[in-house]
Amino acid sequence: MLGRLSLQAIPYDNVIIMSAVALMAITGAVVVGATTYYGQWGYLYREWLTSVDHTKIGIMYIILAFVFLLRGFVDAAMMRAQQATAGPGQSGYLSSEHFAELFTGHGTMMILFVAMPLIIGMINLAVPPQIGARDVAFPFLNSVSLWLTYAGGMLIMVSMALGQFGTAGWTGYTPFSEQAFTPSTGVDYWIWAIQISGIGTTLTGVNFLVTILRERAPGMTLMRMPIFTWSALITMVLVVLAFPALTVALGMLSLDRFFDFHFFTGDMGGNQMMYINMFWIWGHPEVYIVILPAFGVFSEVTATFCNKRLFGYKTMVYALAVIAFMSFGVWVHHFFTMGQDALRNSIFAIATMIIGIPTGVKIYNWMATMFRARIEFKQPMLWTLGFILLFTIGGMTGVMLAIPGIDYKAHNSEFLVAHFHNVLIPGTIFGMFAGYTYWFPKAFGFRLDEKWGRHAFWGWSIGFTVAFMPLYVLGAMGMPRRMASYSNPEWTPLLWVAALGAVIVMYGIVCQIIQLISSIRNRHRLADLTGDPWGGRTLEWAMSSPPAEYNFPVIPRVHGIDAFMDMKENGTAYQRPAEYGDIHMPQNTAAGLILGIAAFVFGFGLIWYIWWLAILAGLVMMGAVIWRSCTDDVEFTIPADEVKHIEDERFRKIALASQQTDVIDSESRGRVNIDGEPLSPG
Ligand code: HEM
Ligand SMILES: [Cu+2]
Repeated sequence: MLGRLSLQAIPYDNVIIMSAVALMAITGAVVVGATTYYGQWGYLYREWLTSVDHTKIGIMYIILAFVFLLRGFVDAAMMRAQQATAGPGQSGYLSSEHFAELFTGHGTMMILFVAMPLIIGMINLAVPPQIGARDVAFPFLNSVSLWLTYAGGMLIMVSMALGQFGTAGWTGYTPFSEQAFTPSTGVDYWIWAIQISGIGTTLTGVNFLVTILRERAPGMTLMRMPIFTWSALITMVLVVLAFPALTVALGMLSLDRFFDFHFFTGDMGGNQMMYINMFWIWGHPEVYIVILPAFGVFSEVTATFCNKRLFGYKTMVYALAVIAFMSFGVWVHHFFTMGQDALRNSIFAIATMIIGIPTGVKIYNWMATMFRARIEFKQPMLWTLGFILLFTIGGMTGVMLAIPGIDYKAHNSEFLVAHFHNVLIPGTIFGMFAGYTYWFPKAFGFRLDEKWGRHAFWGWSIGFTVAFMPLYVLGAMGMPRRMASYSNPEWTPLLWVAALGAVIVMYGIVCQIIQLISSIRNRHRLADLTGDPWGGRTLEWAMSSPPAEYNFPVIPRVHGIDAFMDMKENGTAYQRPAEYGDIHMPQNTAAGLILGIAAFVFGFGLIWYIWWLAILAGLVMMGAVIWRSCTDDVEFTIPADEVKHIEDERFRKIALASQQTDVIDSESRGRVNIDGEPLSPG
């Protein structure tokens, strides 16, 4: 009846895991209790869980990412503590099995449940308004994507309390990930968490491709799109082309595991290298999927806070496109050491190095934008500057690893671990923090506190440097990655330094939590009344903060790059139309949520071999799709009167703001003191 699930699946004997489960249960109970106590279930259900609004979906993606950032970080800190205390003559505090679950879980969560939802969340927040649209092309599909991503994430959470998570690394290399070597539930949790959320991501790809190609405001030609929208468009091309490779690879691995196929086994005609090829045919484009939108954010932020048009807009676009195109031709650099001949290695080595060129072009463009600009050192700009400094180091060590001769020495060493964190943290994570601090006022109507933001920035930057620079040295000293214990005493001091670095990163994270709480408490002081807190250049700043459900009462007409800046300079910004019309918007629906819950149950059933449950959940999923497809009444109308009412309120706020013009002027022009407080006017 319950397949292989029994009470023994709960790891009672492991104190660490049980405490984590208890903590999770308590947190869950507090959230449920508070929602019940304040009577907010109806509101939560109506306004959020069933929402198809791109802003709300974006926010829910980002919440998921922050929860998993905390979990991923705790796993990282535990690994750091283990390696610092597991040198010769010591044993650390973790079994090697548990350590393997930690690096597998950490890598999987950070890439697929932190980086991906951050990116998709930012794109949801910013892209529709940047192109002057009211929502995405397929709002319901957007909600399906969101809930499939949550379903995958919840499988990872559940794996802690029931059974275990994978031990085969975030890459799940065969043949180790085959049934014969890892018969437990671990690899199955890993497969279905990624598979389900990955399908959600593919759907997001389709959705935003259509949105960006079809929903742009009149006059916004492709070459007038904001750079962040360009980066989103190109990222979504990568998503649509690359994710199916992962879906198929995981599908074949499941056939191996469930039905004893032999696609990737070492015998009976299987070929383990085929899995590794398929994984990286997705995996390398994936690293660009998580970096290109960050490049987009840095471009927007640099232009805004330098108060200049971005230098080399066109080369920026071409560089994005070239990087994306080339990203499909370099996957073999992940296994230079796995047996192909020198000629093949050389071809992929050269291809890899060539990608450095368009990336370098972008760095020079950002620097040229900053050249002679009066830079405002607000939080988003700080993250951008930290990125340029630190990411360049990571980029260069990447070019080093692209040399097969060096890779033979550095493959699977801590040097590699240092390299990829060096591009992922200052690149993706800093980029998304820049986007978070930049668009937060747009989503919520108030800014994030500057002082705590600066502390967070320094915590992350210094912590990252202290945590990861020693790993380059450890790699050069020969330390392999994924080691639960080791016998070389020379590594221990550097591993302690790395652990200290993780503590400093933790300081940064704590500051971000304090920042959020303190900003909510001071939301009136930090309020953004105009909708344009930074002197923005693109259309999202032409809406109110937070935006009305329909974003724009009248769709704007675009005449050039930096459409909103144009409008402000021509005096056409903040104009009221003669009259408002009715606006049709998509209606909320529970179908996405139901699909997500059913997908979670489906995955759970398969992982534990509870076949009837999986079949039942599959039927519910089909039912939800059919139900939704048969619903004709999917829109509702906001009558012109109500639009007028909402817009009146918006203009009242703008008028209020202009009474405080001096303050706002001095802030948006950067005349602020070191705490980010405006200098007193006059
Ligand atoms: C916040 C601070 C972070 C710390 C202290 C940290 C620490 C670590 C450690 C100790 C490992 C294991 C290294 C080894 O194999 O010896 C690791 C692996 C990994 N980390 Fe991080 N990490 C952090 C953030 C991130 C972020 C933000 C990402 C991605 C966005 C990431 C992605 C990965 C991946 C993909 C692996 C490889 C997992 C595997 O071997 O399968 N990490 N990290
Ligand atoms: Cu690669």
